[in-house]
Order: sequence, then structure tokens, then C-alpha cells
Amino acid sequence: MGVGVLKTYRELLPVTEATPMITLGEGDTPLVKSNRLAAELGCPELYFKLEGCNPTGSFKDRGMVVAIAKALEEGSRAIMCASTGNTSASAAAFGAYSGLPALVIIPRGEVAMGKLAQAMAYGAKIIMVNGNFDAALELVRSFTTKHEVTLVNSVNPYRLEGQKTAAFEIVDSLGDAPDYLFIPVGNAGNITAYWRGFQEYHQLGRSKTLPRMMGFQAEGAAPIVRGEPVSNPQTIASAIRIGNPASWKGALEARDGSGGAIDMVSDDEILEGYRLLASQEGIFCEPASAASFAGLIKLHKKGLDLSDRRVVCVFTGTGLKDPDLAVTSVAPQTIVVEPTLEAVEAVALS
Ligand code: AN7
Repeated sequence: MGVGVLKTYRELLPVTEATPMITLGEGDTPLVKSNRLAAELGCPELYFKLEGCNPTGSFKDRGMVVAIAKALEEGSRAIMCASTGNTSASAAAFGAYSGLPALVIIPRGEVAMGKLAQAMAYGAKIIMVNGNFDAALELVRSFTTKHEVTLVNSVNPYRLEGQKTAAFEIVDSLGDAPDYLFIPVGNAGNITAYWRGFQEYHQLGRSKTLPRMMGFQAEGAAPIVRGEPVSNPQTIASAIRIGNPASWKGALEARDGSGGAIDMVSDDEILEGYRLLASQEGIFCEPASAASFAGLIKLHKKGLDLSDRRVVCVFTGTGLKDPDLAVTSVAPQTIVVEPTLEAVEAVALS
């Protein structure tokens, strides 16, 4: 009923008597069973975690609510983040909700229109830099060291604390951890947070098993796969256009501690996954999110046996964030007719 992650998981979050229990209704997102694509992948138990159902349309709200609650508790007067778009939308929303001015630094020309529209509507001060996300994050780190402004990127430890609640929800829904968790990787905070969540639940005895963590970067922005920072990251999935992830170490720990993998998918593979999910499952996620599913297809093609495996794909943000891409990347299916029944019949029945 929209009680939010702070109330639902307060025992497992850094909540004190003084923490304001704020919420915009984040968390408690659907875990939907695949209806059609599972069969093609030979995977009878395939689930999709729909993080686009969060209040600002991405998983960022889970961590942002905790970061903002702690900022309020500590008497913060303003917040700042760098962003490929979703973090800025979430920070701007929670800033507006709690009366904290939000400053967002974004790479010029690289943020999807829906995300930019959100930051504007929520009233953030938007600073566009002639540089990429990695440069923007460096600026935010420098600025918040010098000035009394709270940094709310995932290098703020409260962000990952909040984001781990998605792993709790998956275990609460399934009764145990899945065998595999497929997830997109950009700044690598989310894979780090999920792994922490699964481990905490396991230690508490709420799950019997731990999942293999399967992280996917975009081929043109795959520093962890390549083992070195990428100075000019490029991918159609602008959310994960990141060349030097802040939580690099956390991603490696998730991979190695779980017996998983960090791999990459091409833009074509991402777009194929994006289209399949929308047209075959009714799930419209953003391209970065589809990287997790594209990764599953890739490993299936390589022979990964999924026949008695329980698999969860995390879809981190809604497709409505990037409507331009949706319109330009799908074959046109619209037909213009005169407003007569005959004209409609001629088209509809053909
Ligand atoms: C839809 O908003 O980095 O690996 O500045 O928006 O935790 O970074 C967004 C990242 C995946 C990658 N899917 O998560 C930002 C930002 C979507 C995203 C990621 C992002 P991390």
C-alpha cells in the first residue's frame, strides 16, 4: 500500500529514532513471470523484476529515499548528483518532496528526454557539462567536498543500503533466491547492492541459497569486462554510458563471490532484447534495462542450460524514459485513414 522501503525493511536499514520515515511509494515492485519468451530460452522459471514501476520510473528511488532521509536527519540543506538521467530524476523528486534544493550535473546531449523532463518538472537546478558522466561525477565529488551539499550518487553509502531492498523483495516473493540474477551494470552500484541484499538475507536464514550474479555492460562502455576504464564510452543505452564505475570493486566482489560473470552485449543485442520484451511480453523497459535480458539471450545462445534453473532479470527503468528511441527503433506500424468505417475495415481486416 505504498508504505515504502524505509518502513518495510527498517530493521535491515540504517534507520534510527531520528530518521524521518519518508516515502514516495517506492519499492514493492512486481516480479512478473515470463509468459512467452521463457519457452524460447528453455527456461520454465523466468521472472522479470519491474523496477520501472517505482515512482520516478527507475530503481534509483529505493536508494534515494534512504539517502534523502539520512540527509534530512543530518540537517542537510541541499543535495547534488551527477547522472545519466535516472539518478537526477529521483534526486529531483525526493528533493521536491522534502524541500531540499537539488543540483544535478548531467552530460550535455546524453540524457534521454523523459529523464530530463522529470528533473525539470520537479524543479531541480540542471547543470549540463561538456563532458561525460564520469567527468560529471568527478565534479560532484569535488564540489561536495568543498561545499555543504550532500552528495547523493551511489558513492553515498545510504544509496546502496536502500537499493539492496530489491533483493529482499525477490527472495520474499520466490521464497528463496533465484539461481541466476541478470542485471545491467553502469556505475555498478546496483549489482553491488543486490549482492549485499542477497547475502544479508542468506545470513539471516531467509534464503537457503545465493544467486549467481550476472552483470551486463554495453560493449562500447564495458570497463569492467575489459579490465580498464573506457575514456569515451559509447552506447545507445545512455543510462549505462559510463567508463569508470564508482563501484567497480563491488561488482567484482559480486561476480567472484557468487560464481557469476560480468559480460557485455552489443547495441544490436540490446535493441533486440528491448523489442522482444515489448512485443512478446508487454514489458516496455529502457534500453539499459534490456541489457540484462540481452545478456540472458547471449548466454542461452552460447549453451547455458536454463532448463531447471530459476532466473530473474532486473529491468531497472521504464521505456517511457526514452520515447524518441522507441519511436525511431521500431518498424512503423501506424496507418493514416479517413474517418470512415470502410477505411478502417480496409486496413484492420487486411
Ligand atoms: C535504467 O542515473 O548511473 O550499475 O546516473 O539508469 O547501479 O549504475 C543510472 C544507471 C541501469 C546502471 N539501468 O546501474 C544515473 C545512472 C538504468 C540506469 C543503470 C542505470 P548502476
